[in-house]
Amino acid sequence: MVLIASQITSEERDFDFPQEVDFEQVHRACSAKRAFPDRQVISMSGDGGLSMMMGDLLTAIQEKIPLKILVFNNGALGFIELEMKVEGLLNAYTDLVNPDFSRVAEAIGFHARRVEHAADLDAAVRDWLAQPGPALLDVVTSRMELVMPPFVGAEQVFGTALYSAKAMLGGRAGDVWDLVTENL
Ligand SMILES: Cc1ncc(C[n+]2csc(CCOP(=O)(O)OP(=O)(O)O)c2C)c(N)n1
Ligand SMILES: [Mg+2]
Repeated sequence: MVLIASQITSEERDFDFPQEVDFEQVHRACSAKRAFPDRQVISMSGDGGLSMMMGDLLTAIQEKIPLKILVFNNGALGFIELEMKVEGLLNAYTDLVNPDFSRVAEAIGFHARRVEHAADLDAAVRDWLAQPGPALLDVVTSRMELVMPPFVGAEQVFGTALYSAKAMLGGRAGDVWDLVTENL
C-alpha cells in the first residue's frame, strides 16, 4: 500500500473515495475513472471480494476503462477468519480455491501480472501503474498477516487465546505458530 502510494504524485493522490469491504471496489473505481478520466484510479480488493464481483472486470474492458486493479491474494476470507478467531472459534469454510487471477484477467483483456515474491513487487507495481490501459496485479500475500482493527479489547484477546488453545489441541499447532511468527 505504501509502495503504491509512493508511485502516485501528491496531486493525483486522493483517498476520499469510499473504501469498503462490501466488494464494490471495482465498479466504484470504474465510476470514479469515468468521472475523473485524467486521474489515476486504483481499485484494491481482497481475493474473496474480487471473486464475488468478477463480472466487473468484463465491464472495465467493455467500457474501455483504464483502471488499475490490485488483488491482495491471501487464499482466504481473511477478515471472516479473524472474526472467528477473536470469538474463540476455529476458523472453517474460509479457504478460497482461487484461479490465477492474472491469467483470468489476461483472458478478459487486461494487462496482468502475478507477484509471488516480495523482491519482485517494486518493479511489478511500477510496471502495473505505468500501463496506459486496464491493468491488474495479483499479489500473493501471507494468510496469517493480521488485519488490526482500530480497537482491540480484552474480549478479543481472550477469544484469540481460546482459539489458539483449541487449535493446539485440535492438531493445528502450525496455524498458531504461523499466526505468531507472521505478526510479531
Ligand atoms: C456483500 C458482502 N458480503 C459479505 C461480507 C462480509 N465480509 C466482510 S470481509 C469478508 C471477507 C473478505 O475476504 P477478502 O476479500 O479475501 O479479503 P481479506 O479479508 O482476505 O483481506 C466478508 C465475506 C460483506 N462485507 N459484504
Ligand atoms: Mg482474502
